[in-house]
Amino acid sequence: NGANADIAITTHGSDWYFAVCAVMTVAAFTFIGLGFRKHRRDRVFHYITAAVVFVAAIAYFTMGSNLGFTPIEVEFPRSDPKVSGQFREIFYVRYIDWFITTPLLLTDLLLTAGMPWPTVLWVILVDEIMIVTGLIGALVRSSYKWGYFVFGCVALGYILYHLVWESRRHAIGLGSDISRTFFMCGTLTAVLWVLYPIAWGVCEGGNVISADSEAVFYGILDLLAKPVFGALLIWGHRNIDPARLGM
Ligand code: RET
Repeated sequence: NGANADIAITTHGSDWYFAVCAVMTVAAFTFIGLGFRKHRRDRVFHYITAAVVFVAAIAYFTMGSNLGFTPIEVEFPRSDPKVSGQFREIFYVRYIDWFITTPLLLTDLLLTAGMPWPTVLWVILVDEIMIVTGLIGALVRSSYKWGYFVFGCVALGYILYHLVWESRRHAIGLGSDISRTFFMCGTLTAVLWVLYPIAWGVCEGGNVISADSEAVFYGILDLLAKPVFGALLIWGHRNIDPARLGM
């Protein structure tokens, strides 16, 4: 353990990852279970949201098992700047998770706002650009990584504009229960999603905080953005007939 401390390898990091994995798994079965109380036709939000937390559970199982990462040489060494050749673990499995789950979360939101499918598709495509540029930036060693980061941030800006302006206005036209649910889940999403690039900037990007702090930062964000978001969304839909959303 002394040796582990010297090279900044955690001995409890995986406990936290497995704890988040457990929460995601329980949430997934809960969302599916709640769906059984509705007619098959009315379960779309249960299925989408359960899929999000199932995928997250597997990603967290992977990280808890200390898999799904690759060492990347850092641009800014954390301990001794004179020592070159320092590496950081980059969990690429996060991006596989996000590539699947962020489009599903956006589908949850845009369907709640009753947006037509071409809009849903378009916002998802922009989201996929955001995730892929983030992954490439994380794997790049040189300062070009910040170029990818900027592309990703522009994509995020466009997505947020859609949520807080286009979709919100559309939801308002569909009645107070729909617009209240959209406002609640959309606001939570807008606030949390802005924090992801900040986490990226101090972890994969600038190597400012340790891998342990990274686990906590992203972990709390993921718990709020997936199970907490999902519970609010499903609760918000309890009295909304999907037919009113054009489904
Ligand atoms: C990256 C880096 C590139 C710039 C931006 C990013 C944004 C990521 C976001 C991720 C959201 C993830 C969620 C996961 C659910 O658990 C890729 C970090 C803007 C917004 C909601």
